[in-house]
Amino acid sequence: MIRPVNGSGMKRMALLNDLSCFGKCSLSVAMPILSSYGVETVPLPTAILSTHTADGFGSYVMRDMTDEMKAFAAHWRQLQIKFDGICMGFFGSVEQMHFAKDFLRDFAGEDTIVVVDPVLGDNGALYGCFTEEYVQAMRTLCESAQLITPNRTEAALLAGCGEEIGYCARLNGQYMEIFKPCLPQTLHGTGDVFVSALCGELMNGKGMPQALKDAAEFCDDCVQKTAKRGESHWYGLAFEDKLKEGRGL
Ligand code: PXL
Repeated sequence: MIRPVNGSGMKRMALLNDLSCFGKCSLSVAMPILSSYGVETVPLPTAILSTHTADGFGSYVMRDMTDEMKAFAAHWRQLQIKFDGICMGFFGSVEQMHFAKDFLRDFAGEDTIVVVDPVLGDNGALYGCFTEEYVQAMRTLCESAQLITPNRTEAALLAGCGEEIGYCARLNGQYMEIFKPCLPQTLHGTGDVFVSALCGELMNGKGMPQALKDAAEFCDDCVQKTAKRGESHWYGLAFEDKLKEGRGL
């Protein structure tokens, strides 16, 4: 028997992203952060990795989930699951990005917020696992989004940053930017923390200017708290400290 799954009154967001089991990025941070905003999360893992792909972990193990993604989405179609938001990040292949377009066709209604975090590279370079064909497919996917969140490498010219990190948005012809201090540290998954907070703010009904401001504040707070933990927390953002603070602990 199939029971109804819509209309609970809770905002629901599909998350097409990887599950990097150790290292704090992608689904590992998006799910707890969005839950803390009262958003029901529905992960669709694009790949499962032992760690994220940054230097420092040696060679990582990665399992592609393309077949599972298609099968899971087919089941969700039977259940007629509706999403208020769809957020996409790391894809393991060009084929997965073609599938992502089908997913949007099937699951994005008129009021669905579509966010693409175009995970491509950092520090001025493309991640080693990606090709130019991948970049082109990501460009095409970005055309389907209301909001894209490239990082400094992808948006350096637009943001014009120097000693600072710029969070910027262009929406309905309006451009806005917010700057926070840039620390001399590379923290993987920072973009994932920022995008998750931004999705959480938007799903709670905030308009873009306030949502961007509050998400930038949230992300910067996580960066500052991580810096306080020093060298031992080199592999990602200590976002848990921020969530714990929200509980008054
Ligand atoms: O946070 C970006 C990201 C997402 N997914 C994987 C990564 C990275 C950054 O290194 O390796 C697997």
